[in-house]
Amino acid sequence: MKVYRVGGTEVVLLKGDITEVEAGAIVNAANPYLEHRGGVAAAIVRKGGAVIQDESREWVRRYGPVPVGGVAVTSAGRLKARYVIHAVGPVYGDPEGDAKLASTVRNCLAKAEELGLESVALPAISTGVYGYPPARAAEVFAEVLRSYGYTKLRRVLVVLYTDDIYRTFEEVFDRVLGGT
Ligand code: AR6
Repeated sequence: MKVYRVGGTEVVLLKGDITEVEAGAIVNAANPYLEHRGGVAAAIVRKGGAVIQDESREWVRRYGPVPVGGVAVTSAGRLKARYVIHAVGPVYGDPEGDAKLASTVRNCLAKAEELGLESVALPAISTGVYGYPPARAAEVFAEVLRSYGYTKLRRVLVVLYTDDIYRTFEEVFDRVLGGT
């Protein structure tokens, strides 16, 4: 675990499973149709319960697919969080990928603020099935987390599942957030 400070907000790097994390909301790395079949999405539904998939389908039925960079919110079933924020990152190779990933991360923070939460936990969106190189994703995450105008959020956890990705994020975060 490693803690960085951005004004009055803590940015925490954590190695582990995001479905175990206690936070106002956990973020899911979703696809636009909110069909949670693989990666962290499947783990969230497995642990939180079918209510998360059901509410996700209801969201898409009502509002349509979530655009890349966008978010949707459901309850969190049996998880320790109150909400799941479903965030759609870009697939690696998209020429606008970095800007879209930045927008995804910003929209997660904005949604958590809008929900009045003091804490939110994010996985390394786009670095699994969507193929983003972890170092590139870490740069985007670090820059957004450094420059965001936090209001209520006191704690942003970035939860990395593998040792490799944890180490990569730590290197980049030390450089970008180390002095803040
Ligand atoms: N806790 C934290 N991180 C995890 C966990 C976990 N339990 N499990 C995996 N990761 P991915 P994407 C990490 O593929 O690339 C799904 O099928 C994983 O090591 O979940 O945005 C969706 O339905 C990786 O670093 O998300 C979409 O179709 C990171 O989470 C698509 O994949 C993200 O990997 C989204 O792809």
